[in-house]
Amino acid sequence: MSAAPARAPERLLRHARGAGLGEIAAKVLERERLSLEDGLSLYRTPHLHVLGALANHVRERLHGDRTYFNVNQHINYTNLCNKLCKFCAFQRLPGEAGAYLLTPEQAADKIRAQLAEPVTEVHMVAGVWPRIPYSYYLELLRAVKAARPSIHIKAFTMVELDQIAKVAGKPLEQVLPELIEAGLGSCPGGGAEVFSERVRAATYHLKISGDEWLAIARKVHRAGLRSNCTMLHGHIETIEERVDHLDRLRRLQDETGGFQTYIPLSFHPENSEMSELEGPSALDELREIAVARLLLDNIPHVKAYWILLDVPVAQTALSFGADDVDGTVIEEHIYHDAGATTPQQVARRDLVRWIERAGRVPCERDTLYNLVHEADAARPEAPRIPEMSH
Ligand code: V47
Repeated sequence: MSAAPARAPERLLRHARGAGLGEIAAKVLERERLSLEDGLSLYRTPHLHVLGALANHVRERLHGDRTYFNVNQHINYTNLCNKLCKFCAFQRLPGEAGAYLLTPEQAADKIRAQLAEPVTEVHMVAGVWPRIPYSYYLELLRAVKAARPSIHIKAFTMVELDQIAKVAGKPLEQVLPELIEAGLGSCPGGGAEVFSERVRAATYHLKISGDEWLAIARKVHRAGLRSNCTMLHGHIETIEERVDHLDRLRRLQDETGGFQTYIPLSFHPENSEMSELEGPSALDELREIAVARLLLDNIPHVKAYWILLDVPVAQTALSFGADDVDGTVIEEHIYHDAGATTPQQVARRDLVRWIERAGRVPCERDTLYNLVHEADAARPEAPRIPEMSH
């Protein structure tokens, strides 16, 4: 499989006009912001290849052939959770089969077990359990850092941060500097689901609202941390709700500049309370990547998370707007509990090979998109991410 060639603008425009997307294409070529109505048209168009070519144009304008990945490790420190989200197959209540809470030392052991690997990041997300004291989170960060001082800790979704501030008994503005002091380096993008109150009421009513998620992300950015953002798609949400979600992310990004990467999360229904649903098809997933690349004109990166997508879809996504595939992962639970059939980890050389076979240039990055290796293949300089405004 090779990447779609960067089409000359006139040709792209001609194809887009033929597909009824001429006005949108003209805006894309002029770097004009797309409207919410444009977003709906992109979700509705039957011309997926034209949508993909437009998103690919933007992807290549921003990143050329570069495709980012990192050597990372996941630690899901607990599956205890009181949010009871219907889409989740990972959560457990105390006493249920498979319920666990790692001690900080057990988490550190997982870090030490990978010391021979060139891991630069640990991604730590977990369930929300109110009996875990504030001191646990600080000790967890410190233990991981002590086990591998060079590691970047990307941890705690906005939902976990909400809970951490509650058990700390103080405002998040005071908690964040303490977490940073203990080793927190940035935050992952999960927990956003779909900001629609209708969807929240039906599937995850105990979780923080979209407004609360965005307010916490704003505080995170103001504390000087970068974060990612996500949308869980392919369940009961409408395209209007998806466009609204992307618009709200875009508006916060205009304000703070703190989001690095957007990751569409494809719903995996197996073993969840929504297992009667099918989940998105490969074509839905490619459309989601492409629409996001076109609407989120102020977020530098769009990630095709290979664990969720399957490798061939992730490879194709690299010509539909995505410029990042996540990393080696090592021990993924959230999606494998929900039926993901991808491996739980991949060797660095395999990631490099997948990206090359998709016709792209693999670039190993750290969490903040600094290049770790000069070149896995010949490539130009990586673009700088703009400064974040507080
Ligand atoms: O918030 C849970 C989602 C998220 C299912 O920032 C599900 O780089 C699909 O935060 N089917 C957690 N999705 C994962 C997360 C993440 C993952 C990869 C990269 C990054 C990053 C962040 O997983 C949850 C929820 O939205 N999720 N269950 C499911 N059955």
